[in-house]
Amino acid sequence: QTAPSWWKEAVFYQIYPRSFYDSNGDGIGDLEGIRRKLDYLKELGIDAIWLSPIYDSPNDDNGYDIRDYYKIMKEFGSLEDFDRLLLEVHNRDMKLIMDLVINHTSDEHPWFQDAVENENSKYKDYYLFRKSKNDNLPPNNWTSFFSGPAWNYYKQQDLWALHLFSKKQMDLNWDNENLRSEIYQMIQWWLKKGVDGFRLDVINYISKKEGLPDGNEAVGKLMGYYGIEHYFYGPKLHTYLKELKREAFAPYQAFTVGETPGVGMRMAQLLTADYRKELDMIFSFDHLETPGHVRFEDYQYDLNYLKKYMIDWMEHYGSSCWMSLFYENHDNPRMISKVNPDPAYREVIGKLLAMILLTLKGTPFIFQGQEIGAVNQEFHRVEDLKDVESINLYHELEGTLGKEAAFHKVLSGSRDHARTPMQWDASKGAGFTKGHPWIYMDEDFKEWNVKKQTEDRLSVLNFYRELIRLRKNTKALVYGEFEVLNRKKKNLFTYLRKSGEETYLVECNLSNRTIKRDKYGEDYKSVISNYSDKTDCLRPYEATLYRKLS
Ligand code: ISL
Ligand code: CA
Repeated sequence: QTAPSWWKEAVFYQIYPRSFYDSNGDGIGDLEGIRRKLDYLKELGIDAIWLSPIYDSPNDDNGYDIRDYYKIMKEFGSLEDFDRLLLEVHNRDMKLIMDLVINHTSDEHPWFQDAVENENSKYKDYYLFRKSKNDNLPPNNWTSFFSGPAWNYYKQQDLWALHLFSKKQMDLNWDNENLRSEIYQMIQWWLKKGVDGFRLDVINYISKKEGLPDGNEAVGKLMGYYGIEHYFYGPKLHTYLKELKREAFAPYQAFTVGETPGVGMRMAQLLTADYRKELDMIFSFDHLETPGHVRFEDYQYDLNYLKKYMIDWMEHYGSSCWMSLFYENHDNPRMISKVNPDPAYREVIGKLLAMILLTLKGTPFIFQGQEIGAVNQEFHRVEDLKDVESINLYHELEGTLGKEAAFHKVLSGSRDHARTPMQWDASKGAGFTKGHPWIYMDEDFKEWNVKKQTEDRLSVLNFYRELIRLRKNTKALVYGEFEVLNRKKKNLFTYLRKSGEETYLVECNLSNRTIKRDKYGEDYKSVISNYSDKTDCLRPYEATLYRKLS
């Protein structure tokens, strides 16, 4: 049986600092803004905060392109602001984890600058510089996640350098020992300040296959990206993760969650089994699209797939591993919109998703805004998109699809949906800023905001609060066994969580159809539901938690 840990019992909350709360009216969220909202998070029941990157950055990818690991982004504040924030988080008995982006740095990082300028730079080998394959062609056929080839050309030394993400995010060469040791020092510097752990950005990409061979054509066509098979689970990944843990995290007992796109369950087990001493948890993304569909596609997500996925992981991930639970982050459209954009169902779906998130076995992560039932924003103009991925994709598609269809496709999966400001109240600027928000926002905040939902006993926000409170006071909901009751019944997701004397039952209608209710004994009493009364049938997206009376 799994050993107890603070991070297994915690409810996490992801903050996208740029869009959380602006304290000085420049339209950009900041550290002082986060500090002022700590009581809000505490009252919601949050135990730990994950901050998306706050380091100095030219913001080609909103902070995921780091220029200086030891400085705070100017717009966000200073190191003093950070220390103060950390202190106040700890004073409230909460934890703080940072985002660690160590697969790549900004091309404006001094290491990269020096490497490009000086032929004999000691930083040359910190990156992946290569000669042309044959005249003027990049060294291999790998493509970037943000459109085009994964290589930039630098004429100073007639060399190409690898970037899996934007043209300003240069991949680091983890096979260089000096680089690794500089990174461990940097991590320790933050740990000495008292941060409680890290979310490791695309950490499964750090080890690249020796020789950087061409990607397989068929794989490239299928995935939409070339070269993936040579780095998504590279030859030295486990070696480097073990070293990272030993050299950087373990001495401080720091918590880690790895962002690991595409690894699947088997590899996830190898990355997170506690006895292997690599990562504490990972984020897997396979549940975010129904199979056969991709993010940049306008379709309705089938919650029956979420059921299937969750049952699979609950039953097979194993007792040495611990799962992260989430549906939203800063890289994905809002889940309610994916499931069913009909506004009539917004509130019930928001609560249904909360129910599943907070009653399964694993550590729940809530992304800012999710707790008030945020949905995708209505963008009307290409110029309103800010995300480098969306903008590049739009330009890539424009030629073949035409402007309108290209915009539509980009909007179906744009990361900007999750990056619009937090909707605090109905005032101009949504209570997020007294100035002009850095990114477009529609009128949704007038009806859907924290202030209004705080005052409404039946709001999505209060549903989250209530469920979080319950979870924290109920061992069965954290460590209890999971047992599925209606494995095969379509649209119905029913399961038990059991620990000692306690038994809880969760019953969810995953569809907008009315379905027959199963009969459980008289001794199952409703604890919380997204419908206020009980009928013979389960109504659209109905979700109820029951407790078995002993
Ligand atoms: O791999 C992908 C497509 O199959 C992408 O989803 C990619 O893995 C994912 O976008 C990685 O995200 C993280 O790293 C990026 C950054 O832009 C994201 O915001 C971050 O979450 C580069 O640092
Ligand atoms: Ca600000």
